Amino acid sequence: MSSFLEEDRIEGLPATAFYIADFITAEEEQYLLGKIATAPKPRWKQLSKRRLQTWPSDLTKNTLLEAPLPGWLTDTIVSRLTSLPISTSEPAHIFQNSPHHAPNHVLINEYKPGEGIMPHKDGTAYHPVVCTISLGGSLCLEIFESNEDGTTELKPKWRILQEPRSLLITTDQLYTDYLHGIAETTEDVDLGPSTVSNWKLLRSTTEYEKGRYDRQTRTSLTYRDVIKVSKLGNKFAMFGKR
Ligand SMILES: O=C(O)CCC(=O)C(=O)O
Repeated sequence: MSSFLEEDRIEGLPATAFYIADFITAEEEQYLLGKIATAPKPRWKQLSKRRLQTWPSDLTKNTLLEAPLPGWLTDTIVSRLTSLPISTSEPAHIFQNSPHHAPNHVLINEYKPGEGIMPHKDGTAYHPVVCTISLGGSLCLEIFESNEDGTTELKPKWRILQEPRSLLITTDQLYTDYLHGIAETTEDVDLGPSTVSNWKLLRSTTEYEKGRYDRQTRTSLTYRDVIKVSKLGNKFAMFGKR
């Protein structure tokens, strides 16, 4: 792994995205998949085109009820994230300027072949940094521009190929000004150095030599810092009751 995030910056994208192949090991990937699979059934929310676990809990009015993340989601991963300096001139880590200096919330999305997520922005509940770890399979995250009238361009402007065990970090204007989504398809096509922004940073391109990839089940862990956190004593304020 590089010593600075800057070495893994994805070029040609609006500021800023970093991609680190093999951020976690194959053993860590299996451990995380096992923990996700054995989480209590009610943890899963079945949506029309994916299923979702939210840790430690859903937000209410953009606020998180204070609770620690489980150790299996934080051990190794959070310390690895917060020990990576951005660059020689900026020794801070990626969550250094976030309100809690570390992620406090994780969404786990599972996409079967053919599933995806509509283009969207992540909004103002979070500090504008998202760290995504991919497990199981590869797929493309698509980045969209908004038109002046607020509608979204139909075609993605850029694509980021996320391999299993990789880490993708999106921040700055890429977080605030652009939309991201995952196409509901069973294969990602037209893959190559001119169509995939992080091609040079991939662990291996041999799997995509024919320019296409059959989707497998892919699980993502998205780590974020929720800005507003309410202590248990303030629960009633949070739910708008007295
Ligand atoms: O699964 C992913 O990589 C993207 C998830 C996503 O867009 C989100 O949680 O807002």
